[in-house]
Amino acid sequence: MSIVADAPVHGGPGIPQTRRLVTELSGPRSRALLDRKAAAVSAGVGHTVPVAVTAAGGGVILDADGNSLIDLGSGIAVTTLGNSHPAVVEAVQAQAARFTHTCFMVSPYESYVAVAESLNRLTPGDHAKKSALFNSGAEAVENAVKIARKHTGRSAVVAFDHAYHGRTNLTMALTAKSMPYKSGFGPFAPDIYRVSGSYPFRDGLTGAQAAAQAITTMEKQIGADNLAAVLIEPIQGEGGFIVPADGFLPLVADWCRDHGVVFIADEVQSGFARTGAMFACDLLGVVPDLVTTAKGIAGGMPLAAVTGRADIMDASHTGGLGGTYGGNPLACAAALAALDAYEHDDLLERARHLGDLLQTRLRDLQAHDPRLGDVRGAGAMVAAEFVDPATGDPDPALTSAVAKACVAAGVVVLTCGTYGNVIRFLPPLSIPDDLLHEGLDVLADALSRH
Ligand code: PLZ
Repeated sequence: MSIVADAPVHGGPGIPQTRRLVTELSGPRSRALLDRKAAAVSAGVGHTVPVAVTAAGGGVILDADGNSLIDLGSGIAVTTLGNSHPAVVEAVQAQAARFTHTCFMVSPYESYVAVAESLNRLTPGDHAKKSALFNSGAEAVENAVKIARKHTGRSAVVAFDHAYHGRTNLTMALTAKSMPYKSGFGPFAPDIYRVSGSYPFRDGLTGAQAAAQAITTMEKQIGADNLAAVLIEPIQGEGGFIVPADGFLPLVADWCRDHGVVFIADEVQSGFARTGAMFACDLLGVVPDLVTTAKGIAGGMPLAAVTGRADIMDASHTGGLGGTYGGNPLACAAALAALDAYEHDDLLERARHLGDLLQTRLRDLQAHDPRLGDVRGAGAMVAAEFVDPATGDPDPALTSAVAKACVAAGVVVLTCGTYGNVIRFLPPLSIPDDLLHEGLDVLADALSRH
């Protein structure tokens, strides 16, 4: 029996844009699903919001009990355009009726090539570029490393403190945080080196100082001659929405260029209008050799890409890159619709507007509450870091209590950060302003009660 039998059939922007709780969270239907989940789904797969989703769109998520929640997470930065964006739905439906799969490596089709052409044009830099498509962010990162190693003939890879790059074996090695991502899952891939990045709120370093520190570590502990790639999230996501100090990224990228090291920007979370620019690299003044993308690329369909300098992207022998589903036709159709919307619907401006709203409200709270140690971000990728005001130490207990209170009141917020003391805001760009304000009212109220 399905618990969604009498639930609304359509998501998308037509859903009433209100927060409405008609049961406690979880309501009885959601609880029934979560009981089935506990019995049928691996305990390793967690969830943050204890509901059974039936539809979503604009700035809300509906559950099986008739509750309507404000969405400030976008499914972890995926539904930037809003859930079930009409153009994405139409493109997927039309493609599903034509063909669902051939395997691009067996018999190619136009939409894959068109997505590659768009990515080559939209990603930072006006040099000649090529792309390859995959299914997930982790898979894109794995392939970027493969390509960089093949191109350079070197094997070492640098990743940074607080980095998150995925859950596959290589990307676990590249990810910094042990719990929950790595603990007990080793051994990990070799020849990965961790280097300090730039975390202005905690390290107090200028961009130049942080870059000098990273470069010294790379030169002394690895040696440029051994280094295939430096991999970095231009704005770190899971690690705490850390925006590096000015100049850090360009200096590291320059050093890479001078030493034949491939500079890979992981824009899986920060890409596609999220930061108020098409890519965070555009904002931070850096042109990467390779860029990995996923999440927002296809309006919720699973798709990922590596895009970069044509000579580097062509380093692999034919047949060296691929995968059964990479660049699946439904995902490519969705991506073409999504990329068109990013380019033509003033979404960069919308992300900046929502970012201003978020930062203004959060700074207002910060002015009266010293536990809000730092408010930071770019565009609609904003975070608040919670600390013990006496010591500056991270306060994960407060963070988790406030986030849980928000969810219980019908506002989906996500936490992040190495120390678990950051609440991040990733609203869909389709959220109405008043709903975002209401979500922040709920946060302010939760904070005042903890
Ligand atoms: N690189 C920068 O943010 C995914 C993961 C959440 P996949 N981030 C959300 C979780 O707990 O699994 C991410 C990212 C950056 C790579 C990835 C990996 O992308 O599509 O999840 O594989």
